[in-house]
Amino acid sequence: MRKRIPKILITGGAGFIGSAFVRLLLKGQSPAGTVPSIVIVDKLTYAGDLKRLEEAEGKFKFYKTDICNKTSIQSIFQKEKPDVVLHFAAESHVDRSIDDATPFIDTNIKGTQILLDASRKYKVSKFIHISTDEIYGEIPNGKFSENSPIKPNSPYAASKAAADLLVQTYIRTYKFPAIIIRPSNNYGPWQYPEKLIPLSVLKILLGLNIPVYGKGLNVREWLYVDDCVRGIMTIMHKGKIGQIYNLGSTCESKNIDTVKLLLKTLGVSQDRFEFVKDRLGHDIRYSLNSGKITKELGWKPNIKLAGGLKLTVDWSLKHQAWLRSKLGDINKLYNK
Ligand code: NAD
Ligand code: TDX
Repeated sequence: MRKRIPKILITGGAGFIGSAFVRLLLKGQSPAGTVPSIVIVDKLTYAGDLKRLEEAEGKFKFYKTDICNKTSIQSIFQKEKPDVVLHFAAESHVDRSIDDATPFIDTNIKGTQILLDASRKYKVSKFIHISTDEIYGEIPNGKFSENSPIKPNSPYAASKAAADLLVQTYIRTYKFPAIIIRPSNNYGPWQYPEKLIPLSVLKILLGLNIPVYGKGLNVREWLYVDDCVRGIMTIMHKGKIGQIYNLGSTCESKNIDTVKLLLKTLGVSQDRFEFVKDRLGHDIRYSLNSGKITKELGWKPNIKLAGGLKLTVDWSLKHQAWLRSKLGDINKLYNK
């Protein structure tokens, strides 16, 4: 008898990391080797774009749906009966959350609850929740472990912290089969140019300088998106139900150093940046101890920051039209 192909439902699959996950999954790059049947649920907000999935066209089923719409979500689960849910969908940009927290509270908290309830009702066997390192808050020295206290500092981080805690309560209360993943800052192809690295590339393409908040001393741990996706796949196949996994690269860099490395990679002058007004409540440093996934599941990142920026710049130069197509929205966001 032929084995049934597992069905995986991916929320936010038209976003930056979710689409990278779909592309690599379809290339057979999952540790399981088999390609599951894929259902994507995405509202296609400003951040969602099906262009990211053009190479995968015809290989997934797509629902343009808001995860906050309980009736639609329940009927999709009833129809599709997914085995695994991978929850990427979120409002993901800190600066937007400082302007207006409302969609963050709706999508990141209420939307997560609606998915958790549908997953319980239709008995999914695994729910992978994509959280973030930002829920821990900032750490001037040392590293966050999975047991560090949660102390978010932006409305985005608070909404993600609430979602992460909600998943933890479902694990405890209902023995719900979830796993939580907390990745560090991702970068790479198809990232929306509101985030530091693609915004910087776009600015240079436009002949403008890169805006560096404050004095550029804030540190981020940069994880190339394909490494992140491989980490998520590893956890999806080998991770233990009920566990939390940090997912970082160890590639820490001050923003000013990241920007200068990017300028070098782009082959333009080192002075093509300017210091601008700092972000409100700007976290000084994120840093993860990712020893648990490495020791227990054998994952480690392959790509260092210089190599990842080279890959990102090469991709960006070939996809300038896509980056430039987001310019109107970016101007609305930053030129208020
Ligand atoms: P993104 O903003 O690029 O994509 C988010 C996707 O979710 C988009 O396709 C959007 O249309 C969809 N979406 C938003 N609201 C929705 C709703 N109400 N219903 C259905 N779909 C909706 O985000 P990303 O950078 O790909 O991040 C994916 C996940 O990873 C998020 O949960 C984010 O918090 C987390 N994360 C991101 C990073 C990073 O550096 N990008 C780091 C750590 C964790
Ligand atoms: O124009 C800019 N200038 C600048 O100096 C922008 C957009 C950002 N920055 C700084 C702020 C941060 O210190 O660069 C750093 C990175 O900023 P973002 O790209 O906005 O990412 P960050 O705020 O660190 O959050 C990211 O990582 C964790 C993602 O956006 C989140 O979704 C993820 O959870």
